[in-house]
This record gives sequence, C-alpha cells and structure tokens, in this order.
Amino acid sequence: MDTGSLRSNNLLRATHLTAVDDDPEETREWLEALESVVRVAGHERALILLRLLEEQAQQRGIVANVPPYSAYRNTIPIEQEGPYPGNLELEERITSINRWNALAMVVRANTAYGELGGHIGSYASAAEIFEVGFNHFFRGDDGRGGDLVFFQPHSAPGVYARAYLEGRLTDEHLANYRQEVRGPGLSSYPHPWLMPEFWQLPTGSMGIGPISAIYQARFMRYLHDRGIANTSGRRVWGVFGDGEMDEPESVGALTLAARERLSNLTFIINCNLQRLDGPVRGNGQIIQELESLFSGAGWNVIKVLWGSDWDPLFARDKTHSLLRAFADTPDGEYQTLGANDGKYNHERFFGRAPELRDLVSHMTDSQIDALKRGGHDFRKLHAAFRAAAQHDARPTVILAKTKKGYGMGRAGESRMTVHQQKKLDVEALLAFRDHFELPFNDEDAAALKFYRPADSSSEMEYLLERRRALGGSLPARRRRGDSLPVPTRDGYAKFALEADGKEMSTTVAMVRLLSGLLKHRTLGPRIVPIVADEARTFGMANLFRQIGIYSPFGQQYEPEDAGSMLYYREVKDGQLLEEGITEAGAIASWTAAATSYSAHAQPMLPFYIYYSMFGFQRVGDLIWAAADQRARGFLLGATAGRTTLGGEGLQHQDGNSQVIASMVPNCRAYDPAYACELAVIVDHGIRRMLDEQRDEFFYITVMNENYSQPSLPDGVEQDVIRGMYRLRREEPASPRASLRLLGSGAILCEVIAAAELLAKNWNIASEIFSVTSFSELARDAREVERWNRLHPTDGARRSHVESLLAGNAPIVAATDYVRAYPQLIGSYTRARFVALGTDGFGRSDTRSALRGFFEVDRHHVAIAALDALARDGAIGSDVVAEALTRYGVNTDAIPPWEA
Ligand SMILES: Cc1ncc(C[n+]2csc(CCOP(=O)(O)OP(=O)(O)O)c2C)c(N)n1
Repeated sequence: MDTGSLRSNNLLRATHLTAVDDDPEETREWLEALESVVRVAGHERALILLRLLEEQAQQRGIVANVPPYSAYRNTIPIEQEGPYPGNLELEERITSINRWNALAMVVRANTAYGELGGHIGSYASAAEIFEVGFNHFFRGDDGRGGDLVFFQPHSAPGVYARAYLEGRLTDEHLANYRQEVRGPGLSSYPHPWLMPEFWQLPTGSMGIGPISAIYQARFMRYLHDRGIANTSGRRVWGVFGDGEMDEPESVGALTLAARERLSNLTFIINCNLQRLDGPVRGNGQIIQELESLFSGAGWNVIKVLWGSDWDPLFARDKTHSLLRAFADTPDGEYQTLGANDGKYNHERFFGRAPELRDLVSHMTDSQIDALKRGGHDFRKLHAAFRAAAQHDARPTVILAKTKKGYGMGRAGESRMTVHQQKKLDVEALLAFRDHFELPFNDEDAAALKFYRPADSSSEMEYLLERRRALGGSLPARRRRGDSLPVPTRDGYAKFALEADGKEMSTTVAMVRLLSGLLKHRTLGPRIVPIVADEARTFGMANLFRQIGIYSPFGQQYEPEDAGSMLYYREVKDGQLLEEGITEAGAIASWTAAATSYSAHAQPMLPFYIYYSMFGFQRVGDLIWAAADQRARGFLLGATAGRTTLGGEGLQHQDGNSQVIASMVPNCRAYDPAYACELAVIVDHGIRRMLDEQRDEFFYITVMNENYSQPSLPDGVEQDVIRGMYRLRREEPASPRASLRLLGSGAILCEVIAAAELLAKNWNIASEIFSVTSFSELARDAREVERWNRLHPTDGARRSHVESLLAGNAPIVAATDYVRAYPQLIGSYTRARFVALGTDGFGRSDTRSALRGFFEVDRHHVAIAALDALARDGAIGSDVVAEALTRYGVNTDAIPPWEA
C-alpha cells in the first residue's frame, strides 16, 4: 500500500471530522441524535445508521473514497473496558523486575565478552504485552493441552527473565545467556532444538512465526474436526513485530485464517514503530496500514494506541483536535516525540493548535512525559486480549502501540540505534532502576545483579498463583509423544518389494504406498497427506474420494464432477490437506502436523508431496525452522531430477534439492531409483520417527519416469538404508579393465546402460551400485573419519563407502543433481572419483535430449568411465577419443552450466 496516499486519506478523514464548521448548532444536533441512538438502541443500531450514511454520501459523490481504517484511537471505548481482574500494582512490579533481569542478562553478556549480541529494546517495548498474556491468558498444559505462544524472537530475554522468577531457570542460566557451548546456556532466540524442554516454536527468522501460527491454529481445528483431539478452548497467540509484518510470509496466509474463521488465533503486533535500522514507516502510519491490511483480509482488528491517562483528554476534546493531530503525525515524527521529554512534546505536539494547547493546559511537562502509549497499559491491553478471546467468528489482531526501548531513557527510548544497544553505562543503569522503582542499591545495579524477590513476597506468590490458575508454566515443550504402531511392510508395500520387472514410476509407487498406509486401521487415520494444488499431477486424485479433502465447512456446493468416481469431495472430517498454491502454507501445515506429537501429544505422520524444485529451494528456511522444531514426517520431492522432468524447463527442473537437504542435520534425504528401495526407506522412516521417536524427518525424491522395477534383492535392505548397495557386475568374457559405476534416482538406468556399453563396445567390466543417498553415505563417512582421527590408537573403523568401494578401481558416480551431490562422498574414497551431474539451468526438451545436454546419459557415463581408466593408465587415451567419435559427442559444445 502506498503510504503517501494512506496518509492523505488519513488527513482526509481527520478533516472530515471537523472541517471548518460554520454551523455548530446543526453539528450539535447531529451529534446529539447519534448519542441518543446509542443510548436508546445501542451500538449496533448506530453502526447501521453510520454505514448507511456513508453509503449515501458515497453515492452522492460527497465522499469519493472511504479509507479502510478507523480513526487513530483505541478500538475499545472506555465504557467497554470492564474492570481489571488482576492486581495492577503487583503486575507493574513483576514487569519491572523482568525488565531489569532481561536487561541485565544482555548487558552482562556483552560487557564480559563484547560480541555476544542480544537485544534490550524489543522486550522493553513488549513487556506489558507479555505480562498480560502470562498473568491472564496464556494457558499452560495441564494435561488437556495448553495454548501455543509464538514469542517475538529478540524478546527472548524477557521470557527467560519470567521463567527465572517462576523458578524454572537459575542465576547460572541467566548468566550464560548466549553461551550455550560450555554451560547450561540459554539460546539467543526460541530454538526447540537447543532448548528442547523449553521452547516450542522457533521464530528467529522473521515471518516464519506469523505464517506458522496461522497453520498451527488451523491444524488444531483439523485435529478437532477429525475427532483426534479435543482442541476447543485452546488458542494460538503470536506476538510479532511491526517491522516483521513486511515479510511476505507474515501476511501471505492472513486470508486463510479469516476464511476458516480461526477465532482460536490472536496476533498481537508490537507496534513500536521501529525496526532495526529506523522507523517501519517514517512517512506513513504502520498501524493504520496494518489495520487496512488485516481488516481487508477479514480479521477482527483491535487497536490499542493510547493509555488510560489519555482518556480524560479524549473526553474533553469535543472538536476532535487530538484525532486530527494524530492523523497528521507520521510515524517518523511519533518516534522523535517518543525520544524526547515532556517539554518537547508539550511544545511540538500540543503546541500545534490552540485547542490542543487548551487540552493540556492543566498539565505539567512531567505529566505529559508520563502519558503512556496503549501497549504499555495493562487495562487497555487486557480489554483487547479479552475481546480477542471472546470473539468467536474470526481471528483477531491487536495492534498495540508501544515505544521501543521503553524505560531506557536517553540510553535508548525511541532512539534510532536502540535495537543494537547492548551496553549501558552506570548512570543509565541507575536511571533505569529508578524509573522502574527497583528495590536494590547502586552497587547491585552497577554489578548487574539479577533480582528475584523472596519466595514469600507478594510478587512471587501472585505470579505463581496466576500460573497455577492458568494450568502451569509456559513455554514448555513435550519431548516425546505416544508411540504409534508401525504396520508390517508386507501389508502395504508388497507390490513394490516384489515388483518383478513391472513398469512404473517411483511417484506412482509412492502414491500406492501412501494409499496402502492410509488403509491401516490404527496408523491410517494419523496420516496427513498434504498437497499444494498438485494432487492430480502426482496421480493422487483417488484420495479426494477415499479420504476426503478437509474443509471446516464441508461442501456447500455441488461439485462439477459430482457424478464421477473420484469427485472433488470436501468434507468436515476430510483427511487430505489441499492447500492451494502456497508452498509456504503447505510446509507450515506439514510442520504443524509433524510436531503434533509434541504440541498436542498426538503423533501424526504427514506426507507433503510437491514439485521438488519448489521445496528446499523455495521454502528452505521454513524447512530449517521445522528441523529446529524437531519435526517428524515425510517430505516427498516429486517430479524430481533436472533431466527426468522433461519439458518443464528452468524453474521446474530440480537438480539442487538433494544438496540443500544434505545440509539439514536431522533431515534424512534419499534419492531412490526403484520402488522396492522406496518401500524400504519409507518403512525405515516410519519406524525411526513413530516407534523409536527420533527427532528426524525424511526427504525422498520421486520421479515420473516409467521403467522396469526389480524386486528387492536379498540381503540388501540395510545397505539401502545406509545409502548404497551393490546391484550387480557387468562383465565381458575377458575384460581388459574394470571400474565401479554409481547411479542414483532415474540416472541409475543410464548407468546400467553405460555398463552394458562398456562391456559390449570396450571390453570393460563394471560393478554397478545403486546409491539411495549420497548424503547418508557422507554422514556415515564423516562420523567414521572423525572417530578415527580422535582415536588414533584404537584400530580404524571403516565407513560404508570404504567397505563397498575399497581398492583402486576408479569410480564414476552419476546423478540427476548437481555434481556437488555425488561429490559429498568424493573425499572418502581412495580410488579416483569422477562425478557427473546436472550443473546449470534446466530447459525444456525430452529426457534423452536433456541427458545428452547435461552429459549424464549412458554415452557420457561410458566416456567418463573410459577417461577415468585412461587417466589411471589402465587403457590408452586413444580409446576415449574413439568413444567420443563413436558416440557422436560434440567436443566443442560449451559446458551446460554456461549455456
Ligand atoms: C528473516 C529475517 N531477516 C532479518 C532478521 C534480522 N532482524 C532481527 S530483529 C529485526 C528488526 C525487527 O523489527 P520489528 O519486527 O519491528 O521488531 P522490534 O524489535 O522493533 O520490536 C531484524 C531485521 C531476522 N531475524 N530474520
């Protein structure tokens, strides 16, 4: 949205409020009429009248364009605020203590080490938001499953500070903030991988929190609607930054939340108007912009802009001069006002117009200085949280206006550089202590001592009682779920294990495996198939009918294909998540399902099947976050391989994902060639994740090329899982040399054909290996290499690669991925190792043309094999030259990665 026009709209609205009024008598009559409607018939009726008036005004052309946001004031009028159910004084004190401890842990870490980072300003702005949640709304898990809370990542010190008061963290923990390697340290941001019993939801990469929160709330409904868990009464809360809302992921799923009426979801946007470098919207108003965005997307929007001490000013402001001035103030100026004292605000804000000056004529500069923004006022925040929790039709966003670095005084409050502020001098520390009336002396303040009141103090009793009433502490993460029974493999995978030469693609095999698993009595209902508008592409349309597409509203229309066997069946307890064209949304759904064992004590087994190119490459950071969250499930990269997916071209053909997957520590990635290998890997994955409850997930690439599928050879099962097995030997009568050929995915077929060429045309023997995972091989080889290095006198271990590829016969490895993929094992073999791959941009053509172009077809594999043998001196280089001629290779072609 253009903030310029936003601002002018805002001005327009302000002007409309009190444009030069030359008939005050008539104005008064109108206003009194409105008052009496409200009194007699209530708010609803008044709203109807106003809406009709607005429509009429538009029709008459009086109002050309009604801005999609309301005036710059609190949404909840003071009459609807209701009484505050807590003890304000104690809550203020607890908040002040948290502020101090959060600040002390950051400053201590940086004073001692100088480079550890951490943030003070963000939590300083969010402290009251967090406390209202902790004292009144965020439900712990008392056995029925609690709320899920997404915490603004750089406010983590505030969450630690509270856990410290609750007795969940010690002085030692706090003293080791951001020092995780040696001690019982605390991670910089919320990372379940690093603090698996504390953090539930990673948010450190901006934008991932908001989209994940939406899909978590949706998944709670899914569990409920499918009768798996009663999630009614549970909520998802997300505290996010206003700067963070610029991330596409933050806003990309807002309409889904409204469409599915996720009233169990509340966002609280901490609108401190600043991000890292400067103002979020210096020349505009981020709050108004966000209001338009969220209300346009269908959310319930609650603005909390001004604290209670502004209420009397509003009450006296009959001419709306305050609203006019607010509308006229861009955020950059709000920041400057926020960074300056009461005198400055008196002159520069209230001094703008006589009506404004009159409003505060009774106030001193320090009273003006003490006027709070709404996000620092417990009453206003509580009213908003309560309204959000009571709203039963839509998700709610609370736009809470705060000050970045609130309470840091000249050391940071609303300063441009506050985000980076990590060190405070003694004077600033004492000022902070005084500002928040903290009960310790100068020495303790200067020494940055953590402060925890005595257990018997009213603060501690209050704080603990509040958490008890709300079901226990939070965040707290469950490490294990219940184990799920693992079906016997023969029940669903026989067709693949005993394929006996039948032709099929691995994609078809995967879908058949999935269909079989779905029929299993106990595991079946726990499976969550997920697609992003590609079910038909992968031949999964039968699932529409078999298990139904989840829709909270069932199917309120007659589908066009109602008469067909495979009709598009939407149903309230549908099992398939059809996400539409949003890979980010689909992976967020997958993550919710893949972490359900922890978040909901309900293990689920998600299979998200997608175009492999649109996975690790497109939403890799969301996958990284899922890995942090200890996700368990299957990701299926379909239509994989840069040359196996013919026709589709540069943005579709995936030669990259296996390499990216190899970098995710708890991702087990496989590129099987055969359906039988796939069956072994799926079975293995199910056992690891559901039975052994290991925190790992499986990425498997499957292809759409049909070829003959062998049965599983005897005795290779463990090797399939370890990443490579010996397939066979291709041997001419009296070979002149021999070598090893490795192939994975669909390129294995080319490798086998190359072995036949080598035997027939060149009298060379080859041993053929099917590699199911170069990354698993490398993982094992890396571990063995390290163990050997650290235990030099204990007798060397051998990796799987070394065991199968011992000796000096050269090795040629070919895949449908970039060379970096097979090269993952290149340094672990003694013999010459040659990698062939698909480096470069894909393009549209047939499979065979593409394989020729990328030099991974049978001819190029054979040539690479001959070349390797020639370089080892086993044959002459003239053989290579002859082969190049025989296979018609254009030796002057430019390399594919430069074409
Ligand atoms: C994807 C991503 N990009 C950049 C960052 C670095 N970063 C951390 S905090 C921050 C500013 C956040 O501003 P805002 O969301 O307004 O929160 P505030 O601290 O102002 O409350 C940035 C850019 C990040 N963590 N993640």
